[in-house]
Formats: sequence, structure tokens, C-alpha cells
Amino acid sequence: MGKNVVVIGAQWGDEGKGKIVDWLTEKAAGVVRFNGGHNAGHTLVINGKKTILRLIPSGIMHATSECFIGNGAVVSLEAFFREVDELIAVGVPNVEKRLHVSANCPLIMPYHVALDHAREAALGNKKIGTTGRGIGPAYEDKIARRTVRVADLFHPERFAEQVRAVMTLHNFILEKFLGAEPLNPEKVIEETLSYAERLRPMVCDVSERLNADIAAGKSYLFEGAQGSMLDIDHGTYPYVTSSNTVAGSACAGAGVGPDKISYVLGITKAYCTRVGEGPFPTELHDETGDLLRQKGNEFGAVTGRPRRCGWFDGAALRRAVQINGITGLAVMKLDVLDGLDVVKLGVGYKYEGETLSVMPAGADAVAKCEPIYEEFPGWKESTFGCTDWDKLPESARRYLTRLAEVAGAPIALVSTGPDREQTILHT
Ligand code: 2SA
Ligand code: MG
Repeated sequence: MGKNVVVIGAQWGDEGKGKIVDWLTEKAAGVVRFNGGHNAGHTLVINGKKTILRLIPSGIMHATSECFIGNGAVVSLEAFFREVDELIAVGVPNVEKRLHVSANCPLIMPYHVALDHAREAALGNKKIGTTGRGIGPAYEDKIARRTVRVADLFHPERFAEQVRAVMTLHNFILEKFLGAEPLNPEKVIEETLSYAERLRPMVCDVSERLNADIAAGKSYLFEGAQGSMLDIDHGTYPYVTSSNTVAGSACAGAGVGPDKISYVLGITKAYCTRVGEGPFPTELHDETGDLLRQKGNEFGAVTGRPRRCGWFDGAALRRAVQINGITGLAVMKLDVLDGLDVVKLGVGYKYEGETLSVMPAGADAVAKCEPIYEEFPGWKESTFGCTDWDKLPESARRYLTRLAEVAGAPIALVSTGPDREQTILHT
């Protein structure tokens, strides 16, 4: 699979990136997060034990893996240390020694969380369905060049001034426009600064460190959060997250050049899910949708929200293959489709009298798309835990082969269960 691999979600998030990153970590020096914050939720099952990671790279579960949070991610210190403490409590070794956080990371502050909630409430039935973690407002402050970053924590006087200034604006918006409670700046400053000394040894020039390590022959995994259809530019805008979730974001969000990326692994489920609002052409509102949700345990790792479920959407995947430059696909949760009489595969859309093979950009256009399906006979055999392509039922192989053809990228891996070992390598 080459040296430096970017692993990204090819759908709307929750594709199972965590399992694959974990599986590939053994071959890499470390794992790098480059976008999003603790709105991600990576559920890992190792030796039957379930761990949920939100902000910290999945590699942390491997005793020797070095884990980086790049400048493209947004960091809530409260959430970060809660997760660090959880990992320490379950006996993960050297957590704080192996974690490195970019000095350039924007901080998610309590007022970002307050703004996220108040805005969603104000939007009413037009809400985005965010995770409520303050992600959008944190990125707004970054782009507006008024955010406080990790490095600012170590200049407490200046930090306090910056926070007071930005909170004048945000408290005004909270109170006057959103009818929400303003926050106390001095309390926010004190609470945030209380994390500074514990964080200090973990702060690092992530770009320099990665470039030096790569030059010395080490390889890294870049772990994307959310999915391609939630990308701020390419997704179903405005029903998207506030960062670039595509593979190219690994370069900008970690500080490495595109020449350092040797493989882009796109993760997709064998069907499709979405959390939050926004168009979803292949969504099922029937018992098959319920069945996928129950069998696939499709509930948000972070918020516990039930996920919307539907058939595999080939036109969306084709878009994902293009915008990410996907080298190979990992198809997850094939076993969830076991036992169905018929399995449907979205191969394109009907859109304003035309036939499309690629999902259009933006929510308005996607909302008008009607999926075109090909039907496959289901398979009665269990694929759960299967580790060999040739042992898959023939109809499952036919389904997967056609899926790859429609998406426009070859299948590299198939996952048949939550455990590391329940994986098929397909070359
Ligand atoms: P936000 O909070 O501003 O990023 O929300 C904007 C949209 O992005 C969606 N989003 C996600 N969709 C799926 N999974 C996500 N992470 C958690 C998980 C979700 C959870 O991995 O399980 O626990 O509910 C994630 N993060 C953001 C979100 O639903 C909005 O549509
Ligand atoms: Mg998830």
C-alpha cells in the first residue's frame, strides 16, 4: 500500500475508518489527524473490547505508535484531556508521551459550543443537525483570523486579552441575536489556561517533525474525520461540517506536501448512512432501513443519534473517488447485508430529466436526485468474519465487483466484522 497512506471517509462519515486505521497502524510509525475535532467518533473493537476515540488518533491504541494532531484540526482542551484520562484509565501505555499537538491548532472554546447550540436552536427546522461540539464556530474564528491557538496558551497575558476581545463579539451575538446566555470571559480564560502546563510537553511543530521523520524513511497514516459528502466545499452544502474532509486536506492540515502521499484509501460501507440533516437520495424509510440500523448498530458514536440508513450510492462514491483521488476502496460491514432477499446498488441518478453518474454538488441539486438502482439477489450464507475473497458467496462477490466498477476505484479491503482480523485483503 506504499508508505504514507491517507485514510478518508468516502460517504457521510461513520464508514469505519477507525478499524482500518487501527489495522494499518502496525505498519506505520504513527497516525496523524488533520481535520475536524471531537465531532469525529471512531469506535474500535480490539480483542472484543470497545473504545471510542473522538479527537485522539486511533493509533494511540498501539503501544508504540506516535500520534499527531495537525494544525488543520480544532482542539477542545477539555475534551482532549477527558479522552487522555479515559485512555490512561483503561491502561493504554505512555499516552501523554506519544501524543503531539500542533502549536497552530485553533482551540475550541466554551463560547464556540454555546454558539453552536444557540444557532442550531435559532435555525429551527432548518438546522444542520451538528454534533453540538462547537466545530463550526471554531473554524469561523480561524478563518476570520481572530482565534486563539495552542501556542497562545503560553503567553497568558496576551491570551487573556485576545479572549476578552473575541468574547465581546461572541457574547454580543449570543445575547442580542440568539437570545442565549453570555459567558463570563474571566472564567473561560482561567479554565482554559489551567490546561496549559499539562499540554506543554505535547506541543510540537507537527509539520517539521513529520517531514523529518518521512525523510528518515518512516511512514505515517493520515486519519480523516467525517466523510467526503460532509466536506465544506464538495459536500451537500450547507449540510456539511466546517472543514475539508477530502484527502488533499491531509497535506494542508498536517503540513506535508502532496509528494509525500503515496496512497489514498477510501472507506465506504457496503450500504450507506448519514447522521444529521440534509439530502440522502438512497435513504430507506422502510423495514429494510430499520434492519440495517439494528443489524449495523447505526447509532452515533459521539451523540448516540440513530443514523439514517439506505442503499449504497454509487454516484456519491464516484464523486468521492474523484475529489479524493482514491487509490483503493475498503468496503466495510458487508456482513450487515447477509440474509436480505434483494440487495440494491445505486448506480446513478435521474436529475431534471437527465441521467447522472456522479452526485452533483450542493444540497439543492442532491435533493432533486432520484436514484437509479441495479438489483442483486441477496445471499443467505453468513459472511461474518470471512477472511478470504474466494470464500464469499458468489452473489456478494458480484455485488462488490459491480460496486467498484460504478464507483470507479478498485477494492483493496473488505471488512466482515468489527475485529481487526475480520478483514479480506483483495488485490
Ligand atoms: P458538525 O458538528 O458541525 O461537524 O456537524 C455538521 C454536520 O456534520 C455531521 N457530522 C458527522 N456525521 C457523522 N458522524 C460524525 N461523527 C460522530 C460519529 C457522530 C455522532 O462518528 O459517530 O456521534 O453523532 C459526524 N460529525 C459531524 C453532522 O451530523 C452534521 O450533519
Ligand atoms: Mg464515526
